[in-house]
Amino acid sequence: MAELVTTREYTQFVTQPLSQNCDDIFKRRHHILIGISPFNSRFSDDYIYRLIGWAIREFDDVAVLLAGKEAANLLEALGTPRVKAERKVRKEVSRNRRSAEKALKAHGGDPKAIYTFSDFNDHPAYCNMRQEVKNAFLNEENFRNACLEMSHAAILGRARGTNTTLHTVSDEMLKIAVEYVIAELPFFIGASEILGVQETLLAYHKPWKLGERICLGEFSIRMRSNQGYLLVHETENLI
Ligand code: 3CX
Repeated sequence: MAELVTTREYTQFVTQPLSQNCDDIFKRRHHILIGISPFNSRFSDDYIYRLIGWAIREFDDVAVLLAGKEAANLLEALGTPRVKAERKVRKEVSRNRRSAEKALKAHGGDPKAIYTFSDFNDHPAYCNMRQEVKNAFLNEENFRNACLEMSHAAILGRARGTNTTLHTVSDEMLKIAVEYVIAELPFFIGASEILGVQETLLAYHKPWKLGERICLGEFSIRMRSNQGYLLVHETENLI
């Protein structure tokens, strides 16, 4: 019988910790929190399968973070009526959840370790950090501008992901969408405390510019010492 010769295509992930502390957390490989954005074509079933597979091979423990209901603000900023925006977000986040569940099961991870930021609306650690972020947003102009820049990036990303043509991003749009940024920031600065784990890294495929500035000490906001950020980037190799 003839042998089927195939080119084995395999992918690997290249990582870049945000700071020395993030690198130290990474070296211990205790826990990783994988961020999955809604309305982002990168997060196909296949990509999530590979990313979670990689994470489970590398780390003792893997959890997944999906967007909360505030993601509707991004769609709302782009002109979708509120109720419709909420419905679209629920649908998309459920889709992300199903992909993550499938991948966690397939690789022997814990399919229950999937969270959205809305799950923690009544959680004291989350509420405290969200309040801390909100206060800095209201009182520190440079931090406010940095959050609005992140809001701008999130609007552009969502416009791409939803095939919306965007001419200008108004101040009003930034104000609506920044609620999303504020809702997710606690996971960037202190997810370990929110999840009740010793330490963790939030993993995402894009550089976190605001985080670089937080690490440089430009704002009153600090990353907790047991919280890291890890840029993960997939490379494709043909062998
Ligand atoms: O503006 O989309 O909003 O690049 C959990 C799910 C991990 C949401 C973070 C990413 C940055 N949001 C940011 C996700 S971006």
